[in-house]
Amino acid sequence: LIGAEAIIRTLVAGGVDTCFVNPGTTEIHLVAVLDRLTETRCILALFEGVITGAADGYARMAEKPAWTLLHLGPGFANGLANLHNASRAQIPMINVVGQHATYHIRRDTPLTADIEGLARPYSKWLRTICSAAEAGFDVAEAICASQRMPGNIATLIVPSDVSWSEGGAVATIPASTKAPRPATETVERIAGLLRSGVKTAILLGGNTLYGKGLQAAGQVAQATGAKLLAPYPLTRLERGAGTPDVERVHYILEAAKEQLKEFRQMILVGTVAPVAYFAYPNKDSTLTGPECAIHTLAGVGEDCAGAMQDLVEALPMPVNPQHAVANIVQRRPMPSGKITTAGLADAISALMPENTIVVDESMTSGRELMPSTKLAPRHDWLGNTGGAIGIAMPLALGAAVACPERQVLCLSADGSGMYTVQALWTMARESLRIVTVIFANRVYGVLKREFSFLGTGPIGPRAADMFDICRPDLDWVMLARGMGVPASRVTSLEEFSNALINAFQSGGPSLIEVLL
Ligand SMILES: Cc1ncc(C[n+]2csc(CCOP(=O)(O)OP(=O)(O)O)c2C)c(N)n1
Repeated sequence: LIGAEAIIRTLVAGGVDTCFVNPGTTEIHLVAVLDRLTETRCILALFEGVITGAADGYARMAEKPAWTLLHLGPGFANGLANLHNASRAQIPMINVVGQHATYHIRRDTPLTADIEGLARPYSKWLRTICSAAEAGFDVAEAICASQRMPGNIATLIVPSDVSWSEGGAVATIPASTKAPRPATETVERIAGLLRSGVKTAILLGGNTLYGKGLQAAGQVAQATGAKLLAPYPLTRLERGAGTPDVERVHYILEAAKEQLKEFRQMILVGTVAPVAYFAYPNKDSTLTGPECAIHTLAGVGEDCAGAMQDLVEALPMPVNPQHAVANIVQRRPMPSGKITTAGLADAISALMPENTIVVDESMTSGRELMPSTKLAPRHDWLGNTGGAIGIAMPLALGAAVACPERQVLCLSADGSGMYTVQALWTMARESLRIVTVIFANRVYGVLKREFSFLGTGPIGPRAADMFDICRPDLDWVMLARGMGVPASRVTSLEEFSNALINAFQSGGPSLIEVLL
């Protein structure tokens, strides 16, 4: 086999069969192999930031890696902001980045770049493949590394002569090592703390925010009355009627401090103690109160869902009915009249189908969304984990590829949406079931707010001009239609509800621009 075929066949053998791609000359041999091997689904995107965000969304929902195929240093660098977000999401991902032929690199041609240097900060595992003979083994190792708890980014750099040379073989994927579970003493110590009657919060991370891990967390909360919390940077939270109540830590420093001040102990599971996103002059960025003791049940690399199950066993049951899970769906009533962010949230609560995957980058327009949908039919909520904006549409794209049977609802602010707007084209091309809602407030609202928080005085016209994204106004309907996505603009809550009903019924991609 040539190296390119060994790489792709090994990926397929490891169950990594979905590729988000934007190729160039150095990847043509890989593309030629993909042309023949139909086991891989290849999805073209017209910007690498869409690719890395889509691979993240795919992994969050499929719970296995997708691979990206990227062109040299510049192609890889275009994907870095969403790779940063992915590295914070702790999901598995495999990047395959083309490189010049080994003997060509020293000629320092225009596209030559230090790809390893670019990749290192965001790759838990990184290797340049040296020969076709080693290609399969390197891929097998990358697959293993990506799936080690809690999920990692593995980057393979593939010189084009490795791709085209003979001598490759498909490698067997080594059995992945199981993540360690916390020691029995740790579980018992935490169980003791939970029995103490002190006001307790459990901050959940990783796989304790959905599925079996969340169920176990719910049992612990029901038995002990502990409050379940999720960090503000949210990879994936399962919520809605029938799921344990998990409150997200607020974004705004003062609101988060207020929310957390009642707790005297916080138990961490697969995450770290909450801190503010930014520092502000004369403000402490710790979010928990001074009397709150921090304890860890399981660290980031441990089997968190398993740890939760161990904790359930270590605690006295039965369940206290006072802390029972709310099982009945309670949608908000259909709103009407002038557009407000609360009304939009209520319409979404009233209309979202069961099992929707909500991708949320609604920024300042989304404050009411989580409260309104708290008891909507069961759904998953995906957020921005690394704070680099421009993730919503790529994440939605990847989630829809992973779960074609589910409705995806992509909620994006307009400024954030413009970073990776090319995702719309791929949504149309792949006929994905994604409804994108654009909150068009025509401003970088967060930054205006931050300006006031930082106490720099009133915003002058030159500063305001760096935050206003009107002049000219963006036309999202034209942008979407230009990329093949049906779109409409709404100016009242009735229009929004009708557009949402039609969009959900269409079964394909569509976009609704909401003028705020
Ligand atoms: C990659 C990246 N560039 C810049 C920023 C800084 N930033 C934070 S919020 C924001 C603007 C957000 O505006 P928009 O998405 O329209 O939402 P709004 O605040 O208006 O609700 C910017 C530019 C960032 N977080 N990430």
